[in-house]
Amino acid sequence: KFMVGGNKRNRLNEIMTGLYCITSEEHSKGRSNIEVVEKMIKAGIRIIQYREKKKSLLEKYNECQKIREMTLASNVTFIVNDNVDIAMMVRADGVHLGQDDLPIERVRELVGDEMIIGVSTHSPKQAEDAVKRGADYIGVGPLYRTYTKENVCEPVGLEYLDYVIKNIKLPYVAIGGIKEHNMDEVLARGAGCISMVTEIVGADDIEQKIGRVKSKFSRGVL
Ligand code: TZP
Ligand code: MG
Repeated sequence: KFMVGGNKRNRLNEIMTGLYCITSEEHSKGRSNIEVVEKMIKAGIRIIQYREKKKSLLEKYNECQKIREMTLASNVTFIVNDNVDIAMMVRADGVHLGQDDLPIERVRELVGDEMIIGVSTHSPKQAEDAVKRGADYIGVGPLYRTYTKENVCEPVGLEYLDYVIKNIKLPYVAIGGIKEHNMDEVLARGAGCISMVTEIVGADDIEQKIGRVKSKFSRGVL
């Protein structure tokens, strides 16, 4: 098994530093999710989330199956957004839930203790709630205005990131409107793990972009 019980927390702490990559084919400038994932892996990314809002379950399942093979071969942690069924069927390392997805504790019953459950949060209350209900890590954002999400949520403000860093003991990933040009501000707040969607998948040269972003994290951690 790739991820084993008691080691899950340690391994997650280690993986969730640096850049957390997320797919989005509609922002990938004509490249497929598979092509983009290939480039992310080449660039040395250690965690990839499959996020795809426009395709059928079958299409998503097929892509996830392929990405599972690619990530296993390169020891990259693989998280599936929204679809608990697909995550289980392809034996992903984890599943990522939003506030409107299935209840965390019910998903836990289904997937077991070894699978990672990540939860998007937008407020201290949601963060505390995710912790109580058994999330393994949380998403924190959107920190800045983002046009990647359909039902655009107002930026939550950097104060929410401060709150999480100070009060929440789980790994977290800062997200939403973060770019190469404003990531210094997020790093300066103390964030150890950042996700950028359009900035990465929409880059002309994805590997080069990841390389530059990587160099901005202290000691080149990625
Ligand atoms: N969750 C909160 S903001 C967001 C998600 C999935 C989208 C972030 O996309 P971008 O392009 O990095 O602003
Ligand atoms: Mg969701």
